[in-house]
Amino acid sequence: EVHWFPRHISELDLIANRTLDAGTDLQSDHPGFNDVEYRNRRALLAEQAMKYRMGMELPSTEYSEDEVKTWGVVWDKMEGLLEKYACKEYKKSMNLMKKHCGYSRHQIPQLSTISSFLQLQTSFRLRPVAGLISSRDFLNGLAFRTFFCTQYIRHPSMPLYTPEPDICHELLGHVPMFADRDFCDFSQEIGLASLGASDEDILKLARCYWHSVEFGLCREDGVNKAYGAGLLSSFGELEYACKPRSDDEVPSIGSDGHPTCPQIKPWDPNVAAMQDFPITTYQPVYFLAESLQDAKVKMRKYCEELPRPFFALYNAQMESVHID
Ligand code: H2B
Ligand code: FE
Repeated sequence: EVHWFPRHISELDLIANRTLDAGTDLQSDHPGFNDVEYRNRRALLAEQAMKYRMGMELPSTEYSEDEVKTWGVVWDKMEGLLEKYACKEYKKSMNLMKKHCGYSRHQIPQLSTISSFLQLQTSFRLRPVAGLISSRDFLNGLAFRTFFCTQYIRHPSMPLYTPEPDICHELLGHVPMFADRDFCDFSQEIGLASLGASDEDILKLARCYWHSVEFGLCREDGVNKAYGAGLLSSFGELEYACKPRSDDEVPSIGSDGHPTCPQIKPWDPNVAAMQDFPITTYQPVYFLAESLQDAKVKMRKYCEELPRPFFALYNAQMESVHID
């Protein structure tokens, strides 16, 4: 019995609103839990995202002075680090985003501007989402070159911390990478493999996604650079993951109780698919690809070997998936 899956991009309407937590049910340890104004703002943006249907104009939002200030704090903290540790594809795209999408420390760009630009560049697009959705639904979106994107921002009391994806993570971490073709093809590869996959294979693909799209490293002139969005949008972890070290340095527990350095394994989807991960601490293990191209080729091979009674082919013109 094959699990239901969307066959046409418009059928993402059927899965986009299946949020796990309505996008507004904050946990008691969330920095905004007791902030009524913040929670109202979250509710408004969640409602707006829920109203979206395929073909509509993407909802825009006017960010408050405080929200832009939070964005600016993150921007200023990340800028120098990204110059040092982001992969070349990211830096190239970031320059394009500054030029064409109004990226700067002074304003939070709108989803519609970014999505139109990405569509011209790589035919990837953004789609608003109210909050976290299941791995299956999220990965299914990637099959249609669609990235489910949150619009709210983290709580101003902790500008360098967020327990969930927010606009800073999406726009500074993910979006520039979606202006790179190899990276888009890589992401879609995982998405196509997720269509109608068994629960067991969804779990494997979600781990591959985590260890690449969220926390992947790639080699560049003998140096480790970041292409994963979790790193590219995290002040502390980017340096922790990428800082140069001698080959014989082995992880040990430092005086602050955290490992002194992570373990770095060569990118291999067979291994990544079995590698569990924490979501609230730095990663103990990162996967290092030779290049984005290398990451893609290995991912494709892995997906081809997953057991499924059919072949999923994407027809770009029809924006639909064909079953063979
Ligand atoms: N939902 C949303 N809205 N954004 C994400 O980045 C996200 C998600 N990531 N659901 C998914 C889960 C990811 O952690 C993998 C595929 O499980
Ligand atoms: Fe993310």
